[in-house]
Amino acid sequence: MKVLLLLVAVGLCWAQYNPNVKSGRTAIVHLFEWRWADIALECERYLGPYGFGGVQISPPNENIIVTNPWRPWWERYQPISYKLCTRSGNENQFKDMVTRCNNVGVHIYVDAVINHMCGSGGGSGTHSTCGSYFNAGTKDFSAVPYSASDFNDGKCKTASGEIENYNDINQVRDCRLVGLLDLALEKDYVRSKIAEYMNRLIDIGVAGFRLDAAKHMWPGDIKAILDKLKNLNTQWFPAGTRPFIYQEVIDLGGEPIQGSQYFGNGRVTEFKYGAKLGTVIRKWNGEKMSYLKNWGEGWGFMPSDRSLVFVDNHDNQRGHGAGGASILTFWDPRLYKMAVAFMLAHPYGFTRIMSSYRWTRNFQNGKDVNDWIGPPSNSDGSTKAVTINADSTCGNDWVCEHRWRQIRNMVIFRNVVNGQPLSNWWDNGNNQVAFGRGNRGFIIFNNDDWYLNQNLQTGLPAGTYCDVISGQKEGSSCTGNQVHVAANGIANFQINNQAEDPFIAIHVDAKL
Ligand code: QV4
Ligand code: CA
Repeated sequence: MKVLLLLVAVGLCWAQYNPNVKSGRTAIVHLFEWRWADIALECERYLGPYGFGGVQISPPNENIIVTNPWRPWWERYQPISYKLCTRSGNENQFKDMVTRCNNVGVHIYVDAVINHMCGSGGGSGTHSTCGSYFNAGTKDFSAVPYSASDFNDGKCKTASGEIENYNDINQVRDCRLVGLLDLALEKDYVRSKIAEYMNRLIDIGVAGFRLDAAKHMWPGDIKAILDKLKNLNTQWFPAGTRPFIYQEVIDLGGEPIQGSQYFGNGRVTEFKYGAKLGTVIRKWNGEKMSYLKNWGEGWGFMPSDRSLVFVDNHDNQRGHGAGGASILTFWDPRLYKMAVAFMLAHPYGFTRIMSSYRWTRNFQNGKDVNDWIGPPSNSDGSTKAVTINADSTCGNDWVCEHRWRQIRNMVIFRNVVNGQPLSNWWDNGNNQVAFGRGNRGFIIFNNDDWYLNQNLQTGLPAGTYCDVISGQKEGSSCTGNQVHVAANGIANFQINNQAEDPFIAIHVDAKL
């Protein structure tokens, strides 16, 4: 009984901050714009077997159909109702995905767009993904239903009705973000409709939520909504489990709204992480990898157990949102793999991997004017399937960074070293760095313009290890390079700075 009470108490403290991943899993992947049918297959054939903890999905609720430009990805951030039909699939397909992913230990995290409905210029009609009628001009969303009094226009004090100044917290919360009709979240009716939507998803079996545009909602309003949420479905989660909450607050410093103001509700996206890591790995502004020695809170980031971290996201990989030019993406694969590997090796934060689609970029005056292009699609606008090539990469212009060997193997590395402290840090004062995770794993990078040849204490048991970057362990041999750890824990590492992947990672599950 005492043990049970203790477990309950521990569970309650951790509560909404606990990612609710299956024990031993440590990272989730954002399958941006994927169809539910493809996600279900990916859980079974790839994510489950390789130890991914979960999937952040694109918003599952009905959205406006935008045809000028043609079916942009961002139409999904303009809700029309809480019915479950989008380009990713319908309600049955959604339920099938959640069930099949949960059954292989991969949990689903919903991108919840609850700050607003569609843009004020959205017109009226049934150009919505379930065909529900709406009128943006009169603010009539009859499929919820919401009407004019459910929106904030009376409360917003700017002349345009738009957010004009991010230094005024009232504007940021009560006015329209880029023209999006702003919901009156102080109304119990509105809170209840949102909670009803989220509870339906919880009943289906989702594990948590990304709260879109959390900066534009009052922390107290968010709390009132979260207080209405049920515990997770006991078919897959222990009784009493709270939904995992991570709030999208872009706080790069310098604004009155800070991520820390949202800690009471759950975790918060740490946008400084990708912006800084990109700057370091690109070696901009005199930054060096050796400065990463105190990476984490030492860099002014939020507490590790409150943060959700990522190298890039669906916004800043195409110039939306924040982070700027330093953000690394799949378009810079060599540096990107190093950044993702560093993130996955380092103990700070709960990690999210980005999985993207390719589009034709067109830079004009430094801005990609094709930043709106939606997922690979057929001429009728339907999203293309994710096909899998013989070499296990994806076709149809899906990038599938999560399937890149170096990234997938580092997800496994993170699981293997889970709970171990950072140890045996070494650096050359420049861009050659290495560190271990207790006696479970070790990683070393050469981002300098010269050869690395170094004997280092790994903290690992003696033996021959497979480098999981150039290959991995298969049966009783390595498909890539080997590392020999001597009886005293020391190993010799050599990395050519010209190598396609100038880093090496070893862990105890890849020991021969
Ligand atoms: C246009 C004009 C406006 C005008 C409006 C009138 O530009 O001046 O008022 O019409 O109706 C799109 C268009 C935008 C258009 C708007 C409304 O880009 O030009 O306004 O729709 O029709 C995504 C995109 C946005 C997109 C939005 C809705 O990034 O470009 O807007 O979806 O379709 C801040 C926030 C942060 C946010 C980030 C991008 O603090 O919360 O900007 N990030 C999240 C999501 C993001 C999403 C939203 C929030 C909104 O990650 O993907 O925006 O849900 O930093
Ligand atoms: Ca708002």
